[in-house]
Amino acid sequence: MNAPGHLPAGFSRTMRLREMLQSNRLEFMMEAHNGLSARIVKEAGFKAIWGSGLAISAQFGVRDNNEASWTQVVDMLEFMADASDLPILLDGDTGYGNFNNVRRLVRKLEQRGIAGVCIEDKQFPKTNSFINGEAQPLADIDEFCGKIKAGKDSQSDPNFSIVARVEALIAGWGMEEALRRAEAYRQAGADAILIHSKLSKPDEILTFAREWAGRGPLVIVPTKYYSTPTDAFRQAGISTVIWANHLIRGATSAMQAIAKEIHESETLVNVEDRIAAVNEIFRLQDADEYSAAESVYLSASSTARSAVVLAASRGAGLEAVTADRPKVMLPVAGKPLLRHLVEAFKKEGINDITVVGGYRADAIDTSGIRLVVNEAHDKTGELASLACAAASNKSALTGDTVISYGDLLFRSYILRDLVESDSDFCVVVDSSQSPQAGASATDFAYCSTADDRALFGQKVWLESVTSAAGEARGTGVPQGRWMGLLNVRGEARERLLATLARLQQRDDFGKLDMAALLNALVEAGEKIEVQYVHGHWRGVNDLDDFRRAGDFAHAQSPYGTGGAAPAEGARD
Ligand code: SPV
Ligand code: MG
Repeated sequence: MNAPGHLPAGFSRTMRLREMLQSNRLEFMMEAHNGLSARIVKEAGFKAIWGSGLAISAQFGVRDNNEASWTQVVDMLEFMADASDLPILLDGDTGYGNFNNVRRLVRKLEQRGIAGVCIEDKQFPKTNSFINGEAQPLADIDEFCGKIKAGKDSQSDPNFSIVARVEALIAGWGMEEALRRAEAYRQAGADAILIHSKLSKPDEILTFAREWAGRGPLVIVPTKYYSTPTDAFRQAGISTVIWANHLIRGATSAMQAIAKEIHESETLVNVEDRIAAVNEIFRLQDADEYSAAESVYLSASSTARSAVVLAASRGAGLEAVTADRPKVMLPVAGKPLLRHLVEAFKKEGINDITVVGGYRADAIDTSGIRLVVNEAHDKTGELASLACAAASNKSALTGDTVISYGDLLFRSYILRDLVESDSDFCVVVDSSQSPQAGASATDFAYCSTADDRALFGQKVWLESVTSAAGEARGTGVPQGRWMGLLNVRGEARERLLATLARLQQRDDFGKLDMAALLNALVEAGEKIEVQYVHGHWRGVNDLDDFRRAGDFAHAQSPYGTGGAAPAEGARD
């Protein structure tokens, strides 16, 4: 709720600044010097920002002597105005030149959403008032009045404010001269007077305020007389107090302490808990808004493609080589199986890869992937792992997603064609494989038609898959073997998750495999497209597979990198 008389954020920044200057409450402005500090000022509850010349110069690492050009200052103000919707009063020094520079400055500030400018009656280039103030020459009164008039005449928003800063007390010209100048500037059109003092007591400010007697809003900067109780300013009828440099000074002492600590200790461990978390920086940058906009404006294919890799198993029949690692970390042609898969995904623009580990998950190389652990891997199966991925974070299963076994090697066209499918669900079935007597008979697929190249261009649909849960309803010879790749597009993932959740209610959920999920989807009326391949891939299910996988992988390596002849492994 806004206090009575406070203009809410719906009013323009210029109106809000004007109202602050003119109200008879004591108001406060806090210094900011970049976008981040502008955001911080707003979040702290301040109603306006002082665009301090000292602080903006300092954050650039230059002196408060107009060493930063006025356009560099204005560029920084644009970041500040973008990061915070508060009114900003720019400390415009002397106006960066003569009346003509002030005219152009005012126009540019209005264009960038700045609510007002304060100009001081010194000479360009100025020096900070606290550096040898007495020695600083003041502007000629008439010349400065001309600047004020020029500024007022060039503003197009009637509520843009020009504050005239009187430096007579700083430069040692006395109270009378200060009052004379303030009155001249008021008559020239200044919307408020900033009366500055470098004394450690507020005496000359309070005297000035008394003599001024409310002829117009008075603004003060109590940097040097900081110990004065704020109520004294209230009682003196001051309009606005500027806390002029306290964020740049606060940031400086924090940075000095942290840099020293890290340099001396050669570790981050002492500082980590004492500084803003990286997530806090993201929050101040509005990172969430970016993610939300991304899902609105970027096509799903270019953004949210992700993969979930099921890699929890040790590998039945592979015990001899998996004492210290899961199957996916077995080396094939010089790198782990999982690395082959991750590279294949990345080549297809799938960079968001969640790997569900289980057995010896600690041995999984996590570079380029997000590891999720199915802690109950020794008692549960593939669907439990998939549910871990879905529950683990926001990005697994949020966009188009490929769900994959972890032990696959394949030619790159297989994945490319799969992700280019426009069906809600799509699987790859190898028509060259049929169940062998005595071998595991899961993952064999019954499809609407067999692989017949004459049917090229017509869609084939999955009817069922042989599952450890014994649910395949097909009869006769299956049309091929499901490779372990499933692509889910767009909103279909919600239906997949709903089906997964339904299966999760079953007592035997822990034993269910991916084939059971495919069957449940078909039963729920989903159409699952089948893309046939004829070889060109390998799974690693036993030691024999493992031995042959190396030949296959070598045959996929670029010529000249030690790969075997292309014919080898071309037909699995
Ligand atoms: C500034 O913040 O740059 C000011 C106030 O002009 S002072 O540094 O006190 O002059
Ligand atoms: Mg300044």
